[in-house]
Amino acid sequence: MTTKNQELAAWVSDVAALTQPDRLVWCDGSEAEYQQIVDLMLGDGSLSPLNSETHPNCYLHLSDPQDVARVEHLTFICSDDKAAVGDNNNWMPVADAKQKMNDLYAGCMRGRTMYVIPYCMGPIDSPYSRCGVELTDSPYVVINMKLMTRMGARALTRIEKEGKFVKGLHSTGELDPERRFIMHFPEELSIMSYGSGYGGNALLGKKCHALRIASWQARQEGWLAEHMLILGLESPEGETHYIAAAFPSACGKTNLAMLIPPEKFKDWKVWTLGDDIAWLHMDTEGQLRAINPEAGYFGVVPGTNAKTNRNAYDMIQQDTIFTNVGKTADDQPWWEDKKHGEPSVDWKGNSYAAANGPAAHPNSRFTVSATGNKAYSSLAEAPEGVPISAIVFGGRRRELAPLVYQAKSWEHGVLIGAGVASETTAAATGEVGLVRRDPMAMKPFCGYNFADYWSHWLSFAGRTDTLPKIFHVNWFRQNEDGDFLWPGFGENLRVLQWIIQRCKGEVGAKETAIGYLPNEHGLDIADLNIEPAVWESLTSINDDQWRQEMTEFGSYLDSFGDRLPPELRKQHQQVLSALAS
Ligand code: SAT
Ligand code: MN
Repeated sequence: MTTKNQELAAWVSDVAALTQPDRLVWCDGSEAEYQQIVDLMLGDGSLSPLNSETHPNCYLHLSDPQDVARVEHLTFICSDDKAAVGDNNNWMPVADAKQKMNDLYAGCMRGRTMYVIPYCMGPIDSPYSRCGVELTDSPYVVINMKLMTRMGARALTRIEKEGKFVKGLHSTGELDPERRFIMHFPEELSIMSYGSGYGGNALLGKKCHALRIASWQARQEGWLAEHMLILGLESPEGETHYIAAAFPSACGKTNLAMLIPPEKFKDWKVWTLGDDIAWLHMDTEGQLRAINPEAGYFGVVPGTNAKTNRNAYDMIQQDTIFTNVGKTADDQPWWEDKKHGEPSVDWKGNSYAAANGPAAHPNSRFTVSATGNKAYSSLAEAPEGVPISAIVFGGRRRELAPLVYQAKSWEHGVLIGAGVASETTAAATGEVGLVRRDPMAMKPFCGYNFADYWSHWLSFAGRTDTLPKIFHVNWFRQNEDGDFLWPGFGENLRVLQWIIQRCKGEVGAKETAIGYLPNEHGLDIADLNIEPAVWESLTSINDDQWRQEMTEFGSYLDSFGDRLPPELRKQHQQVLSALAS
């Protein structure tokens, strides 16, 4: 196979001349091709088979132990306009970055195969979708891209028709953490990644294209590329409302997107559209609509069990690639909190010993096609996307943030999104459990200056009067002993219900300085046996703590200087003075 698109053909041959692969393979995206690459990897040991009776078509990949997460300190946005990139990103001038990468790429694919992966982010026939081509020397990347995107011949046809595509070059290099970089060139829609085989660093359609490059493009074109799940909440009467929700990595987006309602609400249904990324466009009627650019899930494995996420647990019994989990003696995948079986081998391939740490790496992942999810929405492939009623922001906060509150306006909602802070998780290298600012859960993913990003968010207010309502949730409040105050998981349905009732104007709320909070009996929780004092602390605010939070947040906003939109400053002042009075 080759291509009619001159630009693509020339780029592929230039990259081949630089990297010197032994072979070149154009991926067609077929099942046969997938199986062929799986067999090749089984042959060289980079995949191992799992128990084919309990887990048909499931495989295990163990990565280099030093290559298990995103590397934010090695991830750069490259432009000659440093201010446009912003202090929220690592920056490098274009020429310096290219020089550095081209030196690393020189001859790096000798002895290897270079795969050409045309892919489409979003349904093939959606006007909101965008295409890219990834060149990689990693067969692991090819099989993951097959599950995570619409890749191969269909995507190439669209690229040849449209002419425009994102160019992503990836090599696993030597997996040396000292020779590892993830570079983005938003002005020329290109990505260069070297030295890592890990998901977010190597599957370039995902965070690199669908968030960092797309967020830059979205600002120019008037849409939003966000780190959000998309779900549909269907009432017993058959009315469905769609919610897009932003949480940092490893804070439960996949679980929320696949939520199974508790027994008491068994006539309600949650449908999954996406679990990680949403592209939001305004249609001609002024309605914000969402598509999920991805076609699969790259989810955190540990903690997944029949209680926490039955849909995911069932989904990953077949047709799944596991990365960095342990194994039982009979070759079933095993991870902490699986609640089934015993580990025999850990994620480093050593025989399991509790003293050596967990059997599965805390950021171990499953990769699986979205079609394996029993709750996959019938509208997930709709080219026009789904209308969004509510946007939800959340983080992992032991203290401070109540269970749920609603913004007073779109502009106030942008402030709430900008104020998201969360404890760090194993999804990125670095210390876990530190609270850091993570506006809109986009700190690692916004491809340009946050100040301009907030201006862009604010600009939507002038374009329509039917914008979604904005909310903030926190499932992670704890008491002094470290016990969670809210049961979470399926019970989060009660919060989603309240959110939709608020959107429809069906339930009252109490106004506070930070937004609207549920009334005493606003949420249906009678059967949950939550102590009244606990419920009170979940649904109220501590003014002193909030004054401190808003003061710290104010200094953070100040760090963006003159670029900070005045409207955001005004919103911040309003909350602060409401807290003072
Ligand atoms: O590793 S990924 O970036 O793909 C997943 C995540 O951290 O959200
Ligand atoms: Mn994510």
